[in-house]
This record gives sequence, C-alpha cells and structure tokens, in this order.
Amino acid sequence: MDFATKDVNLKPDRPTTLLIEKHSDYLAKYGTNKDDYEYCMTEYLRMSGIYWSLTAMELMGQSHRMPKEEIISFISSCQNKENGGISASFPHDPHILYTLSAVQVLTMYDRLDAIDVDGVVEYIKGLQQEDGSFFGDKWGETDTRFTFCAVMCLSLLHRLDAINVDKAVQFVLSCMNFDGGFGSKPGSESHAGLIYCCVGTLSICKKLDVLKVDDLAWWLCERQLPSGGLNGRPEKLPDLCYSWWVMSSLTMLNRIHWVDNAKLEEFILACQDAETGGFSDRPGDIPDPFHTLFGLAGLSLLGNSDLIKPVNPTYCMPQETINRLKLEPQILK
Ligand code: GRG
Ligand code: ZN
Repeated sequence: MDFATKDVNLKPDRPTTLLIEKHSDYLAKYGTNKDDYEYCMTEYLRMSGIYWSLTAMELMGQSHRMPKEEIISFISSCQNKENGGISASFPHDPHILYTLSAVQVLTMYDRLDAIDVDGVVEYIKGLQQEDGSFFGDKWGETDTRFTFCAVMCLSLLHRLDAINVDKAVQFVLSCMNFDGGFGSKPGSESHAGLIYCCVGTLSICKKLDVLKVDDLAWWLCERQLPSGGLNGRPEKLPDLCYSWWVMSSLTMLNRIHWVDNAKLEEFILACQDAETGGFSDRPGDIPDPFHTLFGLAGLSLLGNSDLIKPVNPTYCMPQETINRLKLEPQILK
C-alpha cells in the first residue's frame, strides 16, 4: 500500500511577492471579449463569476475598473418575473447559488433597488423544506451549501425572519460528523468547502456555540501539507481555494494560528501567474477569477499586506460593506 503524501513542490523561480497590478489588469480584461472561448464556456456560472471578480477588485481597491452599469442591468435582466429567483445568465433558470451572488454584487454596489427584493425573499422562502433544509432550485436537490446561500442572502436583505431559522440550524447540525466536520447532507463525509458553509450559517445565526470547536479546528488545520497549501479532505492534493474555505472557518473559530500562516502565504503567492496575472488552483496551472478571489481573500485573512482590504470571514465580502449594513456575524472569542 502507498501512503505517500499527495502534494506539490514549490519551484525556486515561483512568485514570492504580491503582483497586485497584474491581478487588477487580469480581472479588468476578463470578459471584455465576449467571443472568448473560456468566457462562452462559463456562461452557466456568469453571475458567480461577476461576484468573484467584483469582490476581488473591491479587496484591491480597484472596483472602478468594472463595468458597473452594465453589471447592474445584467442582474436585473436575470431575475425571473414569475418566481423572483435569479439565474446565472439570461434566460437561464433561477437557482439559489446565483440569487446569492446577485444579491452580494448589488449589496456591494448599494443598488438593491435594481431588483424586486420581495420577489427574492419569496423565492428563497419557498425553497425551505419541512426538515429545515433548502432546495437549490425547483428540481429538489438539497445540500448544506443551499442552506448557507439562503441564510446569507436573507441576512444581507435584513429579512431572515422570512424563514424558519431554528429549523435551518437543526438541519445543519444533523450534518455534523464524528470528526466535528460537516458534509453536504446527513451522513456525508466532511469536506472543507461544506464546513465553511455550515460554520458560516451558524455564524450568521449566532449559534457557533453548538460546535465541537477543538475537534473541528484540529480537522481543519490537518488540511495543511508540507508545501504549505491546504487540501479539502484527507488524501487530496492542495488547492488554493481551500485557503479560503479552511482559513475563513478557522477565523470564525478564532483558531487561525493553528495553521502555519507563513508557509500558507508562500503557497498562495506561488499560485500567481506572473505573466497574465490572476491566481490558479496550484502553482503553474491556468489562472481563473474564482481562484483569484480566494487567493486575495486568503491573503487578506492572513493580514500581512496593506495592499488588500480586510475581508469578512463569514460573507467573503469587504468588511466595510458588512459594517455599512450593520451586520454582526458571530466570531468566537
Ligand atoms: C459566498 C464564498 C461564498 C460561497 C457561497 C457555493 C458556496 C457558498 C460554497 C461552496 C463551498 C464548496 C463546496 C467549496 C468546494 C469547492 C471545490 C474545490 C470543490 C471540489 O471538490 P472535489 O471533491 O475536490 O472535486 P477535491 O479538492 O476534494 O479534490
Ligand atoms: Zn480550487
């Protein structure tokens, strides 16, 4: 049997400083050519793509380089007039994932007037089930991601009272495993991305005290590999986005120092593309807006760069936006 650790080697010629201007140029250019192959192939997740890019630009203080009015009218066009939900792109079907991304973007722009907010609230309310869980859309898949989307979206709208919050929390707790972690549904294996969703839900609902904090934080810090990068569950390769899913969770648990922050920072910086700008999942891979956001947001949590603004660990949005909305998600002391 082979017990070799799956990991990557950081090359001596890797980037070791933050290439902020390159990242701003990369995101400003992304989407300017609507015929680009990659742009066309990602239409099914366009709304989240806009959220990743805008949030990354906001964290760099560069959001003026995004086409604000074009984005706002695009979002208006994606709201379904019958059920209030929002889709990834016109004329796709609405989904709770893209409804959240749209609300996050409009909240950052302070332009919620561009959509029918009551319609969004009714859409989300209609997706809650008897056991407290949420469907992602009318087709009936349940997943702890969708609970988080529902709770985050309604809290941004100050309308959490529209759903049964106690039942939503009960459902999340029914997904807790023996290791203190969480999966996508009861009995599913712990996964760092879903742990972020469950811890984030409990943070917004101010119920973090129900966690097995030390068990969970131990499982999370064991995600660090010799390269400094983090994986999402045992026996997997490191991936830059877990710098967000793991470190945001540890920040909410007040245990960020359980990971070797200096080694993680080296790994994150090594995931930059020094030619094109942007970050990729692993050193040397092709960059994308998703990993660019989570690279910058991860560095923001580590707090060593004054080129990146503070990010809120629960919402993955600028702390200044969360302050403006007077939201106070729970962080353990
Ligand atoms: C507001 C930031 C934010 C998110 C909204 C959609 C969502 C809520 C959270 C997604 C959480 C999640 C499940 C992240 C994991 C993403 C990922 C890298 C999935 C890949 O999983 P595998 O099993 O990859 O294919 P591994 O790394 O295990 O090999
Ligand atoms: Zn990834």
